[in-house]
Amino acid sequence: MQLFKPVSSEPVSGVPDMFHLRNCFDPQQVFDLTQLVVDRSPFRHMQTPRGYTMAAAITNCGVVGWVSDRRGYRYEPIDPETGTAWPEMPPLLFSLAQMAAQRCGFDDFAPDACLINRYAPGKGMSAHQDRDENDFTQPIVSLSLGLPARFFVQGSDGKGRSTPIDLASGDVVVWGGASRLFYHGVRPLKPGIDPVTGSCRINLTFRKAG
Ligand code: MD6
Ligand code: FE
Repeated sequence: MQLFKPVSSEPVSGVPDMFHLRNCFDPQQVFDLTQLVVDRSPFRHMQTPRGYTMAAAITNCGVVGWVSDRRGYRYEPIDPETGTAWPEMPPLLFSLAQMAAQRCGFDDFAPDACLINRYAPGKGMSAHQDRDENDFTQPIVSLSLGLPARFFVQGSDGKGRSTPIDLASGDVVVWGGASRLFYHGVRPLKPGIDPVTGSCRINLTFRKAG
């Protein structure tokens, strides 16, 4: 199965070391692989350390998965909902993430975690940094599935102008280096129906956590 379509990577203007790869995988194939994960570790709404419920529903695959609860944010080898290990990262998804990273100059990216977010219309994600990983020299590879979304990136302090990036189903963002710790988020989703996901957007972010 040829999952990664060879595409050119487009540097995101104004954001160093961030690349947008358009239309570089088949959404149906990635959705089917995601569904195998969700069958074993279902989507759930996690609590933030301050006691709010996160707008996006979350699950994970890989050696470790990202979790949030009253104790904080961290990576855990066990899914707290099922009490067993997170589902294995599908090898095809590992390869897809690795090839996308390579295409952008990050050789030998070996993700051990994949965080899967699902957004309903009206839901988004407020500005945050991804800083729970151990090695910030490693990039994050982000796959978008389903309804389109406006992603935004701000500077290292979360202030100032934000750069919008419109993400469609099948798009990948590769992000590392100088902007690895920049604040970013997702604007509330517009309603719609996608032929693969229905009325939602799914985002998969591959990370080297450990
Ligand atoms: C999303 N993504 O696109 C949320 N973080 O739904 C993220 O928060 C994200 O796409 C780090 C790197 C890439 C991302
Ligand atoms: Fe993030």
